[in-house]
Amino acid sequence: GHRGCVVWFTGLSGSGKSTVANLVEQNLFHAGVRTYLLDGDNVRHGLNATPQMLAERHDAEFAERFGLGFGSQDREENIRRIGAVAKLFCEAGLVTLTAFVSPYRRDRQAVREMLAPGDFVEVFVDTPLEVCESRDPKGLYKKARAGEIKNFTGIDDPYEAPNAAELTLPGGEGSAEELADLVVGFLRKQGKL
Ligand code: GGZ
Repeated sequence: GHRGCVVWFTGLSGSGKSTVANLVEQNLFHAGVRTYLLDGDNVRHGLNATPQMLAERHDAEFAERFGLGFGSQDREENIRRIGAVAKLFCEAGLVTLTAFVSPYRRDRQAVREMLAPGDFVEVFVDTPLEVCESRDPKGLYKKARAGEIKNFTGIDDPYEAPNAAELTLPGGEGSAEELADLVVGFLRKQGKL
């Protein structure tokens, strides 16, 4: 069918969400399926700027009012907006991939309820914290352990694993390509492509 859907990746920083989502997108492109990928680069750095980013162009009060950081309310609003944008792309008929930590079950559930039944495919990238921390591609875990970053998911902020994700990927095992193949295979089997 040509109906859109939202493939919602959730998992810790460094779990591989973006890498796998990018590979899924490449794979679907070659299969002629139209996709759109929402991730930190186009949302956190674009639509939902951080207070620090806004502070460069505005006063501190403006930046605090309109920027989104990593407190629980900021994350809630980040995920709500991403859900709303994903819904638009989904309604435009695209297989919409999102790659955000989205650590709170309630916030992911709210996105699920925003969408038509069956349009939300939750993919839990289940990579152990030890593995994510050993990868530490941006050195953020190191900073979080040192107390230089507060409210870091998995360190001093919770990650609420899904209870009933449509698909759980064994993030610590196998290559990113293998994990991407699992996602594409699942989407095919479910008639989403
Ligand atoms: C978690 C943080 C934090 C804190 C900055 N907690 O590996 P990354 O760098 O690229 O992924 C993380 C990203 C999380 O942004 P999201 O929009 O996905 O988060 S949420 O869904 O919770 O709103 C990490 C970086 O930003 N980062 N500070 N405190 N991740």
